[in-house]
Amino acid sequence: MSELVSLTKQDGIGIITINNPPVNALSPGVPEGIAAALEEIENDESLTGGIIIGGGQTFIAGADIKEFGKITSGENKRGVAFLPLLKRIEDSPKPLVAAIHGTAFGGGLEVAMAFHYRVIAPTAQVGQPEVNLGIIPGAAGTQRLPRLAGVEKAVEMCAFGAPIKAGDALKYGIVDRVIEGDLLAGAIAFLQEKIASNEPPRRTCDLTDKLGDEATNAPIFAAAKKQAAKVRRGQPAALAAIDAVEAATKLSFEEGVKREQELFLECLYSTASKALIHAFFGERAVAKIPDIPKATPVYEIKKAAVIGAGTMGGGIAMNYANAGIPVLLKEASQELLDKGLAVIRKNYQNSVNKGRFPQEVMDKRMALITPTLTYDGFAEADIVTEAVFEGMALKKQVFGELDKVCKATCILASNTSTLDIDEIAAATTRPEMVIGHHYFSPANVMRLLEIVRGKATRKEVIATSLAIAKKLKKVGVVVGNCRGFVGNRMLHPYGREAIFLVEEGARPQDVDGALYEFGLAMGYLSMSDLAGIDVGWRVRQEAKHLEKPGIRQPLIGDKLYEMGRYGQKTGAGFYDYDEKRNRIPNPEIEALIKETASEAGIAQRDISKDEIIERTMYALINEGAKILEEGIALRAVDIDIIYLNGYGYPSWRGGPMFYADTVGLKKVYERICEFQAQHGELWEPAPLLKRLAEEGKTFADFDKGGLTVTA
Ligand code: T1G
Repeated sequence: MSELVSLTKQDGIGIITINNPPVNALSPGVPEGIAAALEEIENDESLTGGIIIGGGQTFIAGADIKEFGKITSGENKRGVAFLPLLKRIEDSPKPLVAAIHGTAFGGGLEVAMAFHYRVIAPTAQVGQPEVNLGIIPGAAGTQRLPRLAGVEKAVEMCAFGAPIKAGDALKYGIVDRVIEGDLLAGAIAFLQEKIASNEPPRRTCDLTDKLGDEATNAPIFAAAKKQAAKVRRGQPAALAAIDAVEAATKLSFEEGVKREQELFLECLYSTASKALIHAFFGERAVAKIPDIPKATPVYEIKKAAVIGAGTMGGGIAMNYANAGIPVLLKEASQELLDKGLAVIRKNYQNSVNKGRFPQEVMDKRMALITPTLTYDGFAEADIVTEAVFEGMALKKQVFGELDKVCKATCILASNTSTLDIDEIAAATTRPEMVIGHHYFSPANVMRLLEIVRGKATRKEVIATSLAIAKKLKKVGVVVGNCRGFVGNRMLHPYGREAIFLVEEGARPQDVDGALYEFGLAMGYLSMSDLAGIDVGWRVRQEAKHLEKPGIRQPLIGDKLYEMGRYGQKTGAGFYDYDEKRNRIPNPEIEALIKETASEAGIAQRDISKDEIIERTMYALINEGAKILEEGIALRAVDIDIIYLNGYGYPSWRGGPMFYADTVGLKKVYERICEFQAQHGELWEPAPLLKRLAEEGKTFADFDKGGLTVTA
């Protein structure tokens, strides 16, 4: 065996233990170790059966995703190397049991299903989440799962990727017994029962009674394809998974495995899969901050407080309650406090009504939120998050008050979306305890948390912010302090271009349509209507002093504001809205845009979808390159993770910077130079982008340290 896989013998049973922390991935050496252990079990006459179990926190959590990059960047096109091993396991003459704890995901579940039987710990989960990586099970998972769990469950698990709990795994036949207490002892007892029964080992590939027939299966596949088109828009893997399961119902096991391999390879080599794998590792990479080692001490967060019970404050309070942390929620008036609590209650009730969790969970969470009009109790808070109106004066006043009432080790966080965190920190005597926690609306739903480090912010405060982000099930990304930080700073030129395009002749629905087709959850103009034209107007007023004379500014937003068309909240903005908030293009607004444009001497022309995507996406990319150069974002992947988790950017495109790499930075740079020639200095190419393009490098090279930014 290898140190990755060990074989011990107990009561005539061979016990294979995987030791490949942290998740027992099937990295090179692990399949080989399993094969060697199996060989020994088969050849040792004193052994009458075998068990496989994971060492540490989990069973096998899947193939080693890091290997896929090596496959797709290599010469020979190949699939999953350990596929033949699974046939070896299944054909073993001695009964074999997989003992599952933690997560048996992907290749982990596929290995377990090749074993003759499976037992599971009550808290364990099983799943085929490959579709989240833009691929499908590549080791006969789509062939064995329907044989154990039936076609409908197999399609659901393979095409939509959600794991299922131990109880359901038993109910659907994926496992044979839930073991309370000592898993290994339970697995040995189970195996000994099988040995005593003298029944031949049960090969999963031989099970066909759950494969249904054409009449029962056709509607299952049709419904799944419809669902995939909706929830996995632009991602071929979900449809490929459905096709692979369908092959299991129509072909022999061997033929079905071959069909699965073809579909798996198509997906593995797709840009969508590379993008999703980039996002998977990116979400973990962003927690690694060069000057803040993993061992940095963190403050314990046992009590929280939020100032402001508006949309953001209420959502932030819910995050803490959802994580089981008691939270004070302070407002300036009883009326506003009641209103805020009513929204929280409605949000929770919606979840209960949708069956997301039972009433008692809602009651428990509501009980963790303590409304207040005073600072009583703030002295015990370990973290306070300010979420008041986006005005510097009020924020400084609140931080001045917090400085007086909170204990010295209390973290003071601001939910500001654009304002200077250093200026806010200066309103306290403890700037080292001040940090930005920028949530994204709705704060209890969007996963992104921009963690804005101030000049004085202590490392322990940043480390605690990363830890609390994980506890609140957020993706925390540490960013530097500048106007708009990363996400909103990039949103500015992106939105500017969207509106310029509308003023140059594209209709709002053309711009939004192209962006939706590109994969965004919502086009910029629809998003402005949702967020509020008045919000955009206020942000522009706050930044008026930054506008350079003679530089073109978007015009139509102010026009709509003056007309009282604030967007969905007034039933009209760029679009009109019906009572169900469905968007209705308004020809009068289109005429108003043309009129406004001609008054400003802006020539009208037909604008292609390609130009819409290039002008909006390259504006994002160019600003992102400037942000990288200034060190406001640590890595290009940090920017991608921000856009994937805070702005509805399509995950299967990997984020704006990954997308730029797929287009090619030379092409992006040259196109930006053309835009600069046409539209002036707003399109000044970022020096870093120029440099990377000229050197034939990528943003991925930049992240690998392939190019250090010289000041
Ligand atoms: N391969 C390589 N590294 C992995 C990995 C994997 N499958 N899973 C996790 N890691 C790394 C991760 O990058 C991080 O690294 C560390 O382990 C801890 O992960 C053939 C083709 C299992 C629920 O998709 O869902 O099998 O940052 O922070 O929160 O058909 O990891 O420490 O350097 O996420 O406790 C299918 C992916 C693969 C499961 C644990 N399997 N992993 O969550 O820890 S494709 C998956 C997860 C496949 C077969 C197909 C989670 C977890 P670092 P973590 P966690």
